[in-house]
Amino acid sequence: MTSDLDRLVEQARSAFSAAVQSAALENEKARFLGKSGAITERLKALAGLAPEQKRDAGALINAAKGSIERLLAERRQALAEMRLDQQLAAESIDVTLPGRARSVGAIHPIARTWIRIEEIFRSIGFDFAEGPEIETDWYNFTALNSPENHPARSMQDTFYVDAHDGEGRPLVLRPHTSPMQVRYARTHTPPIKVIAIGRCYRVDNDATHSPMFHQVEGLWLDENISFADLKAVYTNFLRCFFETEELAVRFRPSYFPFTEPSAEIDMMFTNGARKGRWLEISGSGQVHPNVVRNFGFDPERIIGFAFGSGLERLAMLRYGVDDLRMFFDGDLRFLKQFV
Ligand code: 2NL
Repeated sequence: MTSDLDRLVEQARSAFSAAVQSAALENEKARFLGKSGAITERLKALAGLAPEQKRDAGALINAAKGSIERLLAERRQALAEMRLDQQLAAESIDVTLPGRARSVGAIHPIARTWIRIEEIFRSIGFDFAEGPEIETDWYNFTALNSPENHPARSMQDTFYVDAHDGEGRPLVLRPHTSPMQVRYARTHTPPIKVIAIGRCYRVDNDATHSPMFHQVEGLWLDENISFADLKAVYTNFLRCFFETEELAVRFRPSYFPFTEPSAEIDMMFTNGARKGRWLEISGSGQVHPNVVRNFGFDPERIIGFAFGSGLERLAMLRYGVDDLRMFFDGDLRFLKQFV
């Protein structure tokens, strides 16, 4: 009996040691201590014995049972420690490894230019307009005094959207920011001092034109605003933008449907490395009486100026970039220079 129980305990010891997964260990436990396990079967067999024998044999079986339970508890503990060791090894961090470099982002040069222009004009009291990039024919052309047959209205110059407004007129991707100013003027009353900066679209693609570009337009309307105000505001803007007082500005007669008279604005650096060459920088003019009327004001009373400049052109001059497409190629070797 004793040696039979000793053998059983030894069998349990080697079976438990052989189990390397806890599921396997619990299966082995059932073989010895389960409902029809070896120990349980022996305890059931006691029923047929005399009381005297039953007590002695029962004590021996219970002692063996206790031994097997201890072996089981030890093995469970050992397996738990093994699992923890494996986990610690697998999830360990080598604190001596060099760190992974994280690259520093930067504001895109076009966005930087936009922010810079906004700061300058806000500092002299201009508000900023916002508006849709998909526009109606009326806000984009008609309100701005553009004749029905003007080339800007052609499919060659303007992107048309495959959708129409309430009057059956085709919608366009705005080719200038002027419709933002029309919307602003029609919902405000003079004095109006507003700048509109935004994405514009034209059928154009070369070193100085991109199908998507940004315009900066200004509008100042009141009862007594003249070309002298335009010249002062724009010259002051350029001197702030380029951070130099040594900058000259001139007006050249020109034509736009929405202004009369109209002028090109040229600028020239009068000192430093870039001095001595007139650079075209903006269109401008006295807002046309028809446009003032379309804003909802009386052109006999309300007068003012508008100008329109290419934001990329300003950015190219400020940063010395000679191909506008660089701004939109997404080449990090170019963009990293602005970090
Ligand atoms: C150009 C020409 C210009 C304007 C834009 C304007 C806007 C309104 C009314 C009147 Cl709402 N005028 N804008 C005026 C003159 C010229 O830009 O070719 N710029 C690059």
